[in-house]
Amino acid sequence: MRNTAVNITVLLSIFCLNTNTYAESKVRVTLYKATTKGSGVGVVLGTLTFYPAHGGVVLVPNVQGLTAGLHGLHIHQKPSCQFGIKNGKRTAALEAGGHWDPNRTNTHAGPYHTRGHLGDLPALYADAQHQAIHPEFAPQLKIKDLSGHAIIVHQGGDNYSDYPAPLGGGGARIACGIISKKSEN
Ligand SMILES: [Cu+2]
Repeated sequence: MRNTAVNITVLLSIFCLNTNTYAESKVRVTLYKATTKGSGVGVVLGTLTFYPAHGGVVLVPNVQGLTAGLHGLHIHQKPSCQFGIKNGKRTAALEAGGHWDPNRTNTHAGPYHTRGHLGDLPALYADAQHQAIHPEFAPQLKIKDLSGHAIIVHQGGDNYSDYPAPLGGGGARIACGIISKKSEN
């Protein structure tokens, strides 16, 4: 009887340890419409949740209100969604800076090449109902890399190259979220 109780305690503590570890390693980011007013963000469009996975991270989007088709998706340098002034015009989410590039490659090569921006993620696919829910895999990232940056959704796709247009040919910054140190769970 005593042994059973001890065993249950051991099992429970192992279980709790595992769930705690799991909760701490998951990172959920709230995604907002990027605007050129006030704090630079408008309505909530959904969430992006990053999970640790074998050889990288899995990103599970739950985002509504996007135009159907592909949207460039990147981790940008700074944890800000504030608009800025570019060529004399207010530009949404400009204060997030450029694509996160800790190795200073100055190269947009997408998520599958090692010699490029580390922040380049697989493009987000929005279906005919304007929602993006299809999970994607980022093989070069670790959960610990994510915090202290912004994540940006662009208008239009991403060809994972600087040609024929720089930065994958991505358009305006249409949505933004800040990846904070603490997961929102
Ligand atoms: Cu971007």
